[in-house]
Formats: sequence, structure tokens, C-alpha cells
Amino acid sequence: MSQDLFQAPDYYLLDELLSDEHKLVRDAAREWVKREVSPIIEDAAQKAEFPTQIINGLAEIGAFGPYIPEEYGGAGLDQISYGLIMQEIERGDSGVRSTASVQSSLVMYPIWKYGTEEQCKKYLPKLASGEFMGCFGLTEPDYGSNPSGMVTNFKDNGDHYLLNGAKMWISNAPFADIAIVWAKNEEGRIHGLIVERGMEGFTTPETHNKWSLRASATGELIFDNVKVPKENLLPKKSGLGAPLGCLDSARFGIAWGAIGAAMDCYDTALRYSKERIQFGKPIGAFQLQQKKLAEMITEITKAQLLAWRLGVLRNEGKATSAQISMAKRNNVQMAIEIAREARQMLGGMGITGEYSIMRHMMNLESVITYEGTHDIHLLITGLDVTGLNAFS
Ligand code: TGC
Ligand code: FAD
Repeated sequence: MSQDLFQAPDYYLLDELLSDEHKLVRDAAREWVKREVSPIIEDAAQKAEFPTQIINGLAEIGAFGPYIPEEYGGAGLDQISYGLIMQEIERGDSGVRSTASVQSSLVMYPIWKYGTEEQCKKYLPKLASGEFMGCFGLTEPDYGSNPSGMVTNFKDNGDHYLLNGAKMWISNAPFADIAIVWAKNEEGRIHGLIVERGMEGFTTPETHNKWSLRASATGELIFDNVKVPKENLLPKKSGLGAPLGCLDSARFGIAWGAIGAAMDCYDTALRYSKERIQFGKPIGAFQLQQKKLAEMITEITKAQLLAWRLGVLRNEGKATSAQISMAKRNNVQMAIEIAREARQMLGGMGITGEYSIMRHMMNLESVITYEGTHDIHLLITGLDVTGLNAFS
């Protein structure tokens, strides 16, 4: 990839809404992405490899458990800081943000919220430092949008549980040290279990041939009579609301992350439009190109305001799941449309790895699908405003 010249757009002076701490955290993440992610990410994506060398750096910028209390190794930050970190990381690559999202909101969050004090002490500090990496198993081959139908199950077998079933499309699975696995007990109630690599009967085959999120490792989780110690059950919450509560936190991070990908595409297209000469003038001087840029910055600004307000509501404990769905859906759609327009603005150069746009565009096809598809989030909004359930 060419040199990273990124300059963040802030059309409505949103920096004025941020505290000094927010700006410090955001700027540290921004600098780290420029220094450590931009130079290597294109190569990692081309090779379809997760760049493990960035794990320590992610931990150092507070990307693993930004809002987890410091006593457990987290950064103890607020929700807006968390969002800003996700924005900056996804400015580099959605796959890298995925790794951080999963670690923070889908692994550390359930241990912190639903686990025992012993589980918190045992796992959270190691997850915060990157010594342990985690993954989250909800989706199954036959149950994606409707996870309540899951068939993965566990039975009481004396001094341990016996776990059977399979999960697929699991980010971080191929290298994760632990997995938070959602499975039904003998009464059909969903619970979370901490499954550790090395437990007999537990395997994590990698999913190959992805055209999207190539710098993120995806895999399956297979459980063949895995003996899970009883102390590995997360005891404080059960039912589908438990995994969905984790998704609220991750979807909030994605609503911010998508802005990062969009900002990178816009900034690249803006710079290119001033440099690329056709018909004797920069292409940015043509009205059709200006329309694209004007619409991009308008949509980015609207998405920034939505994310910021949602962050305030989350800090106050007032954000609803449906509000989070709206922001995830809107901001990812905004980002994917900007990526597509920006790619066109670069002409043939837009399809090469010299620029980040095509990689963002392909990554966003996963982002618009995982953590609830675009259509599922629309139905969540529909249910919220009408009170009528279109799912069943
Ligand atoms: P429904 O009957 O509506 O709800 C079941 C129970 O859950 C409660 N609930 C929530 N709780 C917390 N947060 C939310 N967002 C919640 N939404 C619902 C609800 O109140 C109820 O509680 P209770 O006590 O009454 O039992 O469930 P449903 O079966 O009709 O399904 C609803 C639906 C479709 C909205 C939901 O299942 C859904 O969101 N589907 C999408 C699935 C999804 O998002 N999967 C994500 C997998 S993980 C992933 O993609 C990680 S990618 C990570 C990365 O790489 O970044
Ligand atoms: P389906 O549920 O089969 O949906 C197919 C289509 O039908 C979609 O367009 C959907 O919107 C539509 N549809 C479904 N139901 C309805 C309805 N009621 N009304 C209208 N339309 C409907 N999962 C995890 O648990 N952990 C992870 O770490 C994880 N990481 C992922 C990483 C990647 C790269 C990808 C691609 C996925 C990941 N997922 C993960 C899985 C992801 O959450 C699911 O792919 C997603 O929830 C959709 O499920 P599905 O693929 O089975 O699609």
C-alpha cells in the first residue's frame, strides 16, 4: 500500500464534543494504526493471514476491554472512548477491528457481566494484555439469524458437563485460547460456557477462500463430547438475552468502526480527486465527482453524530438495543456505499492494493452481514416502532 497520508474529516467540529481523554485515546489509536497497521495490512489481506504481530500493540492502545474496569486489566474508559478506538482501528482494517471487538465485547464482556469473581480474575487480565485471545460461538450451520434454534448442547455428567455440537463463522477461532460457547442445557435453556483450547474433543478448523475480512482468521468450533469443568459455566445470566447483550456492545463498536472505514475511503478519494488530471483538469473539478464527495462527507457527518449521541446514551445507561441496531445498520450501509463510490472515483487504480478502498469495500460485506444482517436490524427497528413482530 502507498504511504498512509490519512487526515480525518471533522466537518461539524465534533472534536469539540470530545473530552481531552477522548482525544488522547483516539489520537494514540490513530498514530498506532498509521505506524503498525497501514504498512502491513495489505500484505496480510492478500495472503489471507491474521497479523499476529499486532496483538501486543492492540493491547497497548487499550483495544482489549476499553471499558472493562482497571482492576481486571481493562482500560476503564467510557463508551465514547471505546467507540473512538474501534473507529480508528477499522480505519486501518475491519478485520483488525473484528479481532478487537470479539476480544472486548464478546469474550471479556460476558465474563465480566455474567461470570464469577474467580472467572474474572482468571481470564480478564490475560485477555486485556493479549496473552490470551478469545472467540465467541453463537452461529451454527443451520442457525444464523435465528440463534434461538441452536442445537449445540451440554449435559450434566457428574463433576463436569459434556458438550456436543458445532459453531461456524467464528472470528478468531483458529488461534483463540478460549471460546465463549452458547449452548442449551437439558431443559433447552441457553447458557454460556468457557471452553479452553486443549480440551479433548474440541477442534477449530479454519475457514478458507474468503473474499472478505481476509486479514481476520475465521473458523469453526467443533465439540465432540468435550468435558467442560462445571466452574466454566457463566452463572449470572442465561437465555438468548445473554449472548444478545454481548452483541449490543459489539454492535455499538461496529457503528463507530464503520465510520473509520468510510473516513479512510473518503479521504483517499478526496486526495486522488485533486491529483488525478483528466481532460486537462483535476477530476475533483468535475461536478459529478464533487457530488460524490459532497454526499460522502454529508453521510459521514450524520453517522458521526448518530454514533456520538449513542455513546452519550450508553454512558448514561439509556441506550436501547433497537437504537444500537439502527446505528449499526445505518453506519455500515453508509460505509459500504462510500467505499463503492470512492472505488469508482479512483478508476482502475481503485481495484488495486495500492489503495485501501477495495479492501474496505470487501471487508464491509462481512460487516453488513455479521452481528445481525442489514435486514435483521431493519426488522428490529420495525418491531420497535410498531410493536409488531415480523420474525415469527
Ligand atoms: P426474541 O424473542 O426477540 O428475544 C429473546 C430474548 O432476548 C432478549 N433480547 C435482547 N437482550 C439483550 N440485547 C438484545 N439486543 C436483545 N434482543 C432481544 C429478549 O428480550 C428476550 O428476552 P426474554 O427474557 O424475554 O427471553 O428472540 P428471537 O429468537 O425472536 O430473535 C430475535 C433476533 C432476530 C433479533 C435476534 O436473534 C438477532 O439479533 N439475530 C441476529 C443474530 C446475530 O446477530 N448473530 C451474531 C452472531 S456473533 C457475530 O456475528 C460476531 S462477528 C464479530 C466480529 O468479527 O466482529
Ligand atoms: P442467514 O440467517 O441464513 O440469512 C440469510 C439471508 O436471509 C440474510 O440476507 C438475512 O437477512 C435473511 N433473513 C433471515 N431471516 C430473515 C427474516 N426473518 N426476514 C427477512 N430476511 C431474513 N458468528 C458468531 O457467532 N461468532 C463470530 O465470531 C462470527 N464471526 C463472523 C465472521 C464473518 C466473516 C462472518 C461472515 C460471519 C460471522 N458470524 C459469527 C456469523 C454471522 O453472525 C452470521 O453470518 C449472521 O448472523 C447471518 O447468519 P447466516 O449467515 O446464517 O445467514
